[in-house]
Amino acid sequence: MRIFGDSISGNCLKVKWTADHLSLPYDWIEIDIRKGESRSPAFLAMNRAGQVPVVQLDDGRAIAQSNAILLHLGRGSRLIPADPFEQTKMLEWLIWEQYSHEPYIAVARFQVVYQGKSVTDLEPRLIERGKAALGCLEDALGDRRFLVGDGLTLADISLVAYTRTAHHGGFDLADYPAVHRWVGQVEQLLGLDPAA
Ligand SMILES: N[C@@H](CCC(=O)N[C@@H](CS)C(=O)NCC(=O)O)C(=O)O
Repeated sequence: MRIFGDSISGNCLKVKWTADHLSLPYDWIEIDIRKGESRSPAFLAMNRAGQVPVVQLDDGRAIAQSNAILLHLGRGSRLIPADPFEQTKMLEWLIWEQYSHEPYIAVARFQVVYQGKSVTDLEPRLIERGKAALGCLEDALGDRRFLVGDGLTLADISLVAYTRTAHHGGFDLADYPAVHRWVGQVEQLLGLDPAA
């Protein structure tokens, strides 16, 4: 399997961490999105949306959309709860991540770190919605160790990807103690150095 990803992207890193956690063998192909490498004709043939991550299976077929890839990699593993209700709750988080979390937390980080904007110049909507997303996570986590059930699932891996670097976009995780604690626990389980 080949993972096409940009190491600056949480959407790509969540795929890498899942493969690593499950000891799945892969080749990592670095794609520099800031140089437009995800828009080449060869890349568009794999994903017409021109975005990373993409996973190309050994038989040549390709899968895009980070959380769809996670589901593919996690099939049959402990990262997907066996209980059907818990499995659906996990899916609920994966969908929420893409619609209500990533578009604010990841975009704020991208604009600050890679486009040189100052936090004070970010669109207020990004900050408001980002804080709402972190508040929602804080509420859900309470004193729980994981988002779903009592073990690490794809929901934790997906959501930790951009939550752990939320401070790059000006969000202070000290305001969300349960989230802060959970990030540390998930980083430890995935063998990640705490985000700088
Ligand atoms: N919903 C997609 C989002 C993918 C995405 O936004 N990829 C960004 C990097 S995080 C990208 O490839 N940007 C380059 C571009 O759009 O040209 C997913 O979860 O995979």
